[in-house]
Amino acid sequence: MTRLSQAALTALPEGIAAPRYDRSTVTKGVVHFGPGAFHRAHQAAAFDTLLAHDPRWGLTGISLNSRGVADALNPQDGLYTLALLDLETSYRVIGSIGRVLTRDDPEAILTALAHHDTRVISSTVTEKGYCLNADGALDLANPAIATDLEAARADDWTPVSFTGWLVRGFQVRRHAGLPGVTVLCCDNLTDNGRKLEAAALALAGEIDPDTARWIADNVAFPNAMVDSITPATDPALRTRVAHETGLEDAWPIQRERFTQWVIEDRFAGERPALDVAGVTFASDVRPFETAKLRLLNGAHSSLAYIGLGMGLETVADAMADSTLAAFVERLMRVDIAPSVTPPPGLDLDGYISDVLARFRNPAIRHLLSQIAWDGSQKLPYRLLDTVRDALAAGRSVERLALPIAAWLRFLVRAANEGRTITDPLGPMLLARAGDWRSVLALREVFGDLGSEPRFAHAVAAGLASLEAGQRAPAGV
Ligand code: CS2
Repeated sequence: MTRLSQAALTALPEGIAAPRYDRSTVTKGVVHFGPGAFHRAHQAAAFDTLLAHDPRWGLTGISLNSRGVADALNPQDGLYTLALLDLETSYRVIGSIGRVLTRDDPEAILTALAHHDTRVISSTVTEKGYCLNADGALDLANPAIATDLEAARADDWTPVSFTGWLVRGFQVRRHAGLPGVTVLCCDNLTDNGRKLEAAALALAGEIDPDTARWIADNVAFPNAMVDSITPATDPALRTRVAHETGLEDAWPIQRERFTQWVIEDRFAGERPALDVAGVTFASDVRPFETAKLRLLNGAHSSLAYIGLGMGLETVADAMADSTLAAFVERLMRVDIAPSVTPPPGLDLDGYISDVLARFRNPAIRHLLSQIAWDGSQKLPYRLLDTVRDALAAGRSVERLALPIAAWLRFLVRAANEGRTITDPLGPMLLARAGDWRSVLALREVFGDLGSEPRFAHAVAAGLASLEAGQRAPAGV
């Protein structure tokens, strides 16, 4: 079978959408760190739409942790297939990524960061990729950051961390007299732009105060809310795409049809006209972030840990369990919604119904085990901030504590079965799993919440009801 490539585009069957612009005219206005599934399903698709209107917003991808995406896409001239899975499935070949660089190309990475065409540097490096501590500040003791601090003693240093690459790129731009850029964080973190700004300034302040000043004066870090359910690529998708397109694609991507991107209108230079792709620019993104992170991602993590404990595999399976589905709906409407101030025009009840309908999408096979990754990084803003608000308001936290109890049992199962977990704090969590109070004492995850008696009591009750085989706290 012919491999997907620029030349093979002409062989695409009717009905498979191809890039609607001449890729040879595209210039690279965006450098993106972490060109994984979510980036390619969400931001790269939006830029692909924009390129039909403005050829200056092509993407250069940078993978710091593996060669997988580079080895899959570069032989395909950066092309890949996006499957939109819903009642109707459609396929689209995305052309916005020109090439993907890896850690093996440090010079090329620096050239891209310091190129005069580069106006935006964006990132999806997952929560842990920002090396932040429990307070959301740069963790200078983080091994990658400590390595960068050491390496930066030399003028011509090569970073290992994402934030290190930002600072290195800004050093070169400053020395070359190039203008500032916009840094667009596209990960699920509250105040993601501000957190990344503070992290870059903190690191630059340690390494090169002149560049820190330059960043403060010339670089913008807008907040952004990103949303589209994007299950990992599986063999079934590869087979389907080959069948539908007649072309072999080494790494196609799948997502639901729904997609949302809200970006704070705060740019260092020219703002890409992404509104042609349905992107919303807003003066304040925080209400959008809070609603999405607490209601959608909070519910996702709850389904993941409770569902895995019941031996379920996917989100759709979990939603097909009427007791669990009713519990999660009640959690969203009664316990989470009161802590959310909706953005103007958003009806929270309707939003919750839409999210639940997206979870029930039969065309999406979204593994609970994928959502269960990195609990120590995700739970603080997905559920623990909501717990804090509920405690401060004198509301019950009994239901909110159940997914936390389910996470604790998820750790116990992994420890008992001698399995590792995908979590930067994995070894420490598994070592403590046998004593849940010692997990609650981890400030990296729970901050001061672990010593809050009402919370600890609710977690104990949650553990008891799960141990009794209940899927919702007794009588709740
Ligand atoms: C999921 C998210 O894996 C997870 O943790 O909750 O990836 C979720 O699917 C997206 O944030 C939806 O926009």
